[in-house]
Amino acid sequence: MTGSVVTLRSGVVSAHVDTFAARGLPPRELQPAFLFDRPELAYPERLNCVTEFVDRHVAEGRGDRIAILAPGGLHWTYADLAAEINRIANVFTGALGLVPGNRVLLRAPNNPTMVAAYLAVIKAGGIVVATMPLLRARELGQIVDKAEIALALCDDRLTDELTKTAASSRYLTRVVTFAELKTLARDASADFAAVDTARDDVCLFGFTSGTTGEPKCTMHFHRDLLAICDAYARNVLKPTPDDRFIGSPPLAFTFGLGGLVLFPLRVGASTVLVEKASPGDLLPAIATFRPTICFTAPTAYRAMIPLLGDHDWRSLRKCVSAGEALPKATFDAWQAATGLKLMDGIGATEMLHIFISAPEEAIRPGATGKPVPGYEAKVIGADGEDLAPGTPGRLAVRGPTGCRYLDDERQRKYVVDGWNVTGDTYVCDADGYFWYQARNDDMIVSAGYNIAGPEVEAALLAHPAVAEAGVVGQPDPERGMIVKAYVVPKPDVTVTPALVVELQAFVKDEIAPYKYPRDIAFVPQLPRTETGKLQRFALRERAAREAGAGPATETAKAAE
Ligand code: 3UK
Repeated sequence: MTGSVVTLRSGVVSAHVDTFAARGLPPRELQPAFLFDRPELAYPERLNCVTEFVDRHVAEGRGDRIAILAPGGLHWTYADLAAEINRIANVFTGALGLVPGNRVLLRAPNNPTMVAAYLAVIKAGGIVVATMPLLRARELGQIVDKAEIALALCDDRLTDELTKTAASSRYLTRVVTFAELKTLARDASADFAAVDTARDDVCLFGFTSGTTGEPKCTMHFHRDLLAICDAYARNVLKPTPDDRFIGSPPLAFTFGLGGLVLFPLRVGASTVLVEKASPGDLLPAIATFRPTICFTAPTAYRAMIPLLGDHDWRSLRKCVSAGEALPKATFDAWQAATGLKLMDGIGATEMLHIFISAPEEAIRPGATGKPVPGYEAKVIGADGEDLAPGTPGRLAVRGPTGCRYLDDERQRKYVVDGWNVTGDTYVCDADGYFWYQARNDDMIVSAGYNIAGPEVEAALLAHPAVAEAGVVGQPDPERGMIVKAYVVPKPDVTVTPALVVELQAFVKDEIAPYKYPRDIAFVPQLPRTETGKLQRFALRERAAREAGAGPATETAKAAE
């Protein structure tokens, strides 16, 4: 830590006293290009985004409007939220000794205290590092070490793993529970002047939800948190102050941060925070709280469809799907059941939020959409050359947000010539719509054909017997790989060898016949991450084990 004044690359003076983040930024030549030509993205040099998200509403007379609701009857107005944030910010800068630029780890399910603490860190000039509730001591330790975090706030129910981390960490010296925080905050002042940060001071570290390898830490500025609201939300989602948001993604996943905190607060709307948000929990919460906008993953929408009849979901007017591809069959089934068009959007932790999507009237079912206003996207070949419409290649994007890994060689891979290369294979059609194919490394090469697992999954999902499908390559002596499908049947379906044949024929009818799954195994569930993504590596490992083992064992068992 240094006490000197730091001038940022933009020429603006940083408010950070602890300059760790600025020192970890990628060198200029490895940074993506940032586009700010739209007038709504012209932020002032000095900017603390919490002033915009919360205090502005109070100052402009909207302090009595509801900001946050939660089970148990809790509801905070914007004035309540502002006071809560200020008390916690005073505890940070007082008793807990936080100085601008320090990182603070947060560990909690989605609840109001988590949000108040989150915004208090930022208002006090700190850097938030939110973590997924399911992480274990070892994973928390990787984050603490990488981000050099001394202070953590933890929901009392989740202290076990974090205490273990602290015991063996050379950085983490203080773990404050929410109960302790409440006690400390009781006597704190409800006034706190936002630290006068620069618009390009870092305020958030987002660890990628990647499931293998060393975690990557993305860095985001105050202006970035506003930019996702003023690009994606304003132009595509178009929420109003009367909207009420709900959803499942953890706030540590930037999909959840945007959808459940930043987008509602930006327009003075309300958010419903539920700690348990599995499909079976989300529907009752929707019936109780009557939200208008829902954020969750494709698999959760699929799981909710058969349950819709048991709950009153009719308050919903917009539903956003992200995290992995939204198959057309899921779009169609949701529309048939609710009359609503699922709004697909691809986002990434590196980009902070969604950068390709479409407003309802412009949706093409099966396509992700077009670049969000403010962003540009293209499909490039192996050498970075632009590819013609219709040709699959690597997706490259740029806009007001972009990738800045903390002190990481992998920056070179994600940012090429100023473009963010997300690792996804896409096709752009003649009308400028982007169609997802697969993650670059998830293409299955079988007998010389390139086959995208998600396309086969989408075909299987269109069959009435299929609840979920995961498709990977299985090593094969003749073809190199064969297409192997893991299928979760719908509850009332009897699994028979005839069903395998039927599904194979069905896929051959839906897509090019060479893509059909030569082997199908029925499984009770698919391995997924806390962010709703299929863990393909786990399925690939399983397929490799099962290679050459004859007909899939569970198929035989299930058919008995
Ligand atoms: C994949 C999708 C197809 C894609 C995220 C919305 O998922 C988010 O961030 P992550 O860092 O993962 C990024 C990767 O996930 N993906 C996400 N959305 C889609 N693939 N269609 C989609 N609609 O491989 C991407 O590169 O976990 C999503 C908002 C914020 C986020 N962080």
